[in-house]
Amino acid sequence: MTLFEEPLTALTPASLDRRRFLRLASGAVAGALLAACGSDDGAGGPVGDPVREFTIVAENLAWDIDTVTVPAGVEVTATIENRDRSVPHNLHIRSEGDPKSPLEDGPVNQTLRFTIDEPGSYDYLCDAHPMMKGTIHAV
Ligand SMILES: [Cu+2]
Repeated sequence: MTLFEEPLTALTPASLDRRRFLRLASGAVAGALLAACGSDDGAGGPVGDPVREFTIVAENLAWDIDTVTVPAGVEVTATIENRDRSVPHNLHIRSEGDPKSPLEDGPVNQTLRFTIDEPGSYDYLCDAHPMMKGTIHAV
């Protein structure tokens, strides 16, 4: 008799509700993921809310962030914080006009103002250390 008890309990209304809830929950998660991907062009990571200013830190030959989202057609101010003593870094955005800050030994703070008119994904890097790179999404 105990053999049949388990399938029966598995079909109680409570467990059916739970299953329906889980199905709804996973649907909501899928919907959120779709929404997140909706504004992404497929290159690089997920696109966040666009910011008009951001700070990027260079430390131990690495950037602290590898993705930034900015509004297209709007001037953006980047603060570059080079924390590497006696090591030159700069921020070079491979977009129209080739905006970049000068290579400067740390520790130093720089400001780079740039505008990306054409929405899309653009690489950025440090000219002295090309492995220090990331993606700017203009949306
Ligand atoms: Cu560098």
